[in-house]
Amino acid sequence: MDKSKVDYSVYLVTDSTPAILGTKDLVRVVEAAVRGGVSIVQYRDKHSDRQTAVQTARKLLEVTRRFGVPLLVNDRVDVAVEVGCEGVHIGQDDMAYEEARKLLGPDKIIGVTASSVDEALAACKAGADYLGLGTVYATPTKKDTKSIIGPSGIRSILQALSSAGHASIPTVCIGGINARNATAVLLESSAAPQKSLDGIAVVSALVAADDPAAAARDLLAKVVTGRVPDVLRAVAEATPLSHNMTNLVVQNFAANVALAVGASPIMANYAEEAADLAKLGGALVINMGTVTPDGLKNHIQAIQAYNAAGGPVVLDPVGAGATSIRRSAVQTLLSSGKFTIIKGNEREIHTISNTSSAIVQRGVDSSSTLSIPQRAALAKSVSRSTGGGAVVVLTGKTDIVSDGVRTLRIDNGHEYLGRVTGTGCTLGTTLSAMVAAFRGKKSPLVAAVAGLVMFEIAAERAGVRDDVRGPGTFVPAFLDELSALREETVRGDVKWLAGAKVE
Ligand code: 3NM
Ligand code: MG
Repeated sequence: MDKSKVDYSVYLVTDSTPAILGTKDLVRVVEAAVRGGVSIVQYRDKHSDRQTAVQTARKLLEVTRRFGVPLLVNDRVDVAVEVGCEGVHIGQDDMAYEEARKLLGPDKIIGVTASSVDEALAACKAGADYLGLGTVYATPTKKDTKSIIGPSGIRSILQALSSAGHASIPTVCIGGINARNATAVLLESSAAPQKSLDGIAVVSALVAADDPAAAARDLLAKVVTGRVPDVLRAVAEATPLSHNMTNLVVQNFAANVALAVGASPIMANYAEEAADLAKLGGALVINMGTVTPDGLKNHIQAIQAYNAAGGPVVLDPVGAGATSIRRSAVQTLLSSGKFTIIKGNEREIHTISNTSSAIVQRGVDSSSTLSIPQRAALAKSVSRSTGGGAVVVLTGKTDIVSDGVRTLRIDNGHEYLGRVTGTGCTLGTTLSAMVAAFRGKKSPLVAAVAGLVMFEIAAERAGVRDDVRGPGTFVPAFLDELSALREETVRGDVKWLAGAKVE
């Protein structure tokens, strides 16, 4: 496992004591929680003898490997070495970092707990791969915690890390975090724009839950919501290039949306330019809305140029099911390279899924025939079928975002989005800006949700404006609201996020 690619969004710390685990089986709890959205697991067991700890760690490792998430062991470095898991987490009173590193080697993950600026800076200097910051709130789970520092204490540490040149070290916070306070803790502890938390770590919110899978889904939704401002600020800060190879209908609208969300658009359909553009740190949008044989060749060449440069690619298979030419074009594109995001309506995503064509697409319009759980299953299976783990964004009244393991629903938006041409295409452009700017954070799922939430809340705000009387007046108001959301967020005013409906 490449430790630079770890997603710290929802970090599960286990507890095997009856007070928290109850009579449940720990391995099953962890499996359910990982299925629900946990992105990293720490086996923390202060009481079991060594043999039991090794046995349990082995069973947990079997589960976490199946889902591709890292397993760390708390404190007991020897157990981590014996089972060969991805690393350890050490507290201030545990083995020294240097000693742990000697035993584990350079490739394993070592996380360190820090409760103060000094501890955090020392851990960074020593070489820690991430920090666990706390204790946020007093918690019955760990009664011997030293200092309760709250979100403001976390913010001071984040600020100090950033000032000392450690802005890129991943951080999570711990202590009394649950689905009710997770979004607020992320927002309040953020030392924006310099540094925010990458996720939250919990014990009882998952281990004590009756339904750990549902609890993990809930936490994931709240964490992703709390990270939306980070994504938007990253875009504002980077002004990433959004390289659009898009259709004739939406060039101007897409370029204006790119500007409004904080990206720098270039509408360049000639693939010979792609190798140069791919080096600029932006993302490519492939929109097959007006597909031609020449266009298809250009698309393939550009996808390969961005893949070679490690740049994100968003695929928008407009009208994919409408004609046999488009059905074959989309398969050609899919087999020509890797995609970071595949965005489409139900029919387009259904076409990609290659399953029996129960849905026949007319034109390029969108309409929905599947239930929400069916749509979620479709998005998940298409994400899995892409091998490279593309995030699938299935748009509709309720949007679905899935990375093949974690699947979220977004219930924002306005009916005018469906009455103006090109809104779907400009969403693709928006998503490209988000993944380009947030790529260092290794979470295209978070970036995709952020893009959707911004886009759809801007539409809601535009849709209710007095000066908006229909789809015509909606378009300029929508551009204004996108731009206003960006400005508010950069200023630190994120009240608008209270309207986000992420589940
Ligand atoms: N470490 P819960 S607090 C394991 O402050 C642990 O370092 C802490 O449990 C620290 O999510 C804690 O149930 C327990 O509140 C957190
Ligand atoms: Mg410890």
